[in-house]
Amino acid sequence: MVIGGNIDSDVLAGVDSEVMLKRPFLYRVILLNDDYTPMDFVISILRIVFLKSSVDAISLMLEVHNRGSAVCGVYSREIAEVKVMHVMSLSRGEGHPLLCRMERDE
Ligand code: TYC
Repeated sequence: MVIGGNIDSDVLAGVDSEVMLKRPFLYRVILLNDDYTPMDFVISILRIVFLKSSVDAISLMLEVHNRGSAVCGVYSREIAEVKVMHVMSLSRGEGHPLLCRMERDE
């Protein structure tokens, strides 16, 4: 309700809570296998970009190598975009064909 040109605080509170109920989509960041990128380089990527421990990085690299792809993490859209760009930039910088993609988490 509007009183003297001001919006009633209950109305504002309702608007606020409606906005806050909308949960943003999350995105999976996926690493793809190829025949050329060295395993050690992929392990370094997983440690540097996805903050994995050595053990987890080795295990995830082998999962990608054996199965063709694996999810490295699930993030907000902006964080996922930056991770994909970081992986692609580090890989291209070293001349490797490593591919990294993102997809909406269902
Ligand atoms: N298949 C690569 C090799 O044998 C290793 C590799 C693992 C490449 C994971 C990419 O996302 C990848 N050197």
